[in-house]
Amino acid sequence: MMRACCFAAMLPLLFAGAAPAVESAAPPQPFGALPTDAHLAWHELEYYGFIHFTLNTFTDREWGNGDESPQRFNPGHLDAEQWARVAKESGMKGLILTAKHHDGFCLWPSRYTEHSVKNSPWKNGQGDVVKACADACRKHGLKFGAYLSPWDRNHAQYARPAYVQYYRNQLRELLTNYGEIFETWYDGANGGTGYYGGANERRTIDNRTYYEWPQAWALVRELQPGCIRFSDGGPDIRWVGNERGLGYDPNWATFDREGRWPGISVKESLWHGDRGGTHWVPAECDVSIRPGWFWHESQNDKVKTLDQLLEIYYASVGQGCNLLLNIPPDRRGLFHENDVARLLELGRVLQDTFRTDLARGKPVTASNVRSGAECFDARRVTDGDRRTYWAADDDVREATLEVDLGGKVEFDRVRLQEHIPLGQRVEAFEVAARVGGQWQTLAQAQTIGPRRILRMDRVQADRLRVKLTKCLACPTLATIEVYNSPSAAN
Ligand code: FUL
Repeated sequence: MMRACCFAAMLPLLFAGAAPAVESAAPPQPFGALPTDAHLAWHELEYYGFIHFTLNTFTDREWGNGDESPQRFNPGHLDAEQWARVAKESGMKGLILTAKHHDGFCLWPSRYTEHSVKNSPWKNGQGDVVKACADACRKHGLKFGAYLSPWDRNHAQYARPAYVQYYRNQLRELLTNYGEIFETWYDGANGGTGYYGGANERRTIDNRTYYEWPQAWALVRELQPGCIRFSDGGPDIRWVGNERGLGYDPNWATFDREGRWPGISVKESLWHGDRGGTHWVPAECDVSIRPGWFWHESQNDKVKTLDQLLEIYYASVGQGCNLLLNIPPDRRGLFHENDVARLLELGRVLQDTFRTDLARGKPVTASNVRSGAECFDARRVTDGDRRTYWAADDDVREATLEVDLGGKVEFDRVRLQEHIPLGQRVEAFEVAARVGGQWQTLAQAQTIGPRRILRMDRVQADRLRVKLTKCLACPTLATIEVYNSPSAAN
């Protein structure tokens, strides 16, 4: 497939009568663990929203006990389209809804429990928040995902075999009745105590074996082949190891997945991934726009500032993770005005920042081009197509690419991307710019992977240099992009 791509890229040149391209331009051999097509699509999403909404919204709690009456669930003005509109405008690519949180209350009328919206006054028990949200997402061009808490403080059979079947039945409902689900979320939390059908006791489980995860993962694969499964241990993507939305450097998408499951936290591995790890399990960063995951009146004035959100954006998306930003609807069933204002502000700044790639179409030279071949030429990194890429010869472990910006250009962001379908390779690099005739180092960092956005002081430079100083195998680069943020946002 790669070879075909390469020759396709050569055709216009041959027809234009340019010098014949060098032959034997086979792409590099894939290196290490590789992403699936579902991973590749997921990486492109970059930033999407989390919606924490349940009885907790009405009881002012973060973790419901499981004995709350469904009668308390009554969001008089619920409008999932407002969620989707605001999410879309703020640059998000999808929404993940807490279909069921730890209290066991279901936002859809599950046929396996009475503890759901069907016994609430909302829409006289005829409503379905999962459907409303899934429909709104589709209408507004967003992906839709679901959080289904394994820990269930309401269910009488929790910690016994019958609950495992119940959980799987619910997964099946969610994955068959609501169209495409791009991601499912399995939280590892388990505090032991709960209502459990009136038992009001502590129940402990072995979180490695109790839920029979391999069977659950297989069911998801069967029902939704493209669905990405999140947990502390994958299998498709991993928790980043903090709830502050911050990624790390180095950030390997590769991960030693054996012996990991929801609820186990091997922090170093979650933070950084595992260099040379066995599977492609990239990190997702989750954080709430407020201190809590659920809406609390007392936190209406504690919505994160634009600066805080930008810090989070560059620490997560900027370091190759995806960002899952939580916005909790209030008791009306709407995003609160303060959250809306902040999200739209963030969306505007991101749009203004990344509107114009100042390196697009600019000439690039490289210290090495794979077989000297046209299809792997350095100009592939500025051709505006993130699928084409520059590649080096097999024995190369250090390389330099230099972009001629064609005169003085002002910028403060550089976005890089490896050609990850062939694996993650770069483990140290530097970025420098020629400012007033002098080379100035702008950044030194470790991994690039699916994406690296460097946020730096604004410079005026006529050349940009990216030096890959340490690579696990011969390097590839899909893009070098250059941006200038609006002055208030640096
Ligand atoms: C945690 C849960 O216990 C919180 O309530 C929240 O859902 C967060 C995203 O994950 O572990």
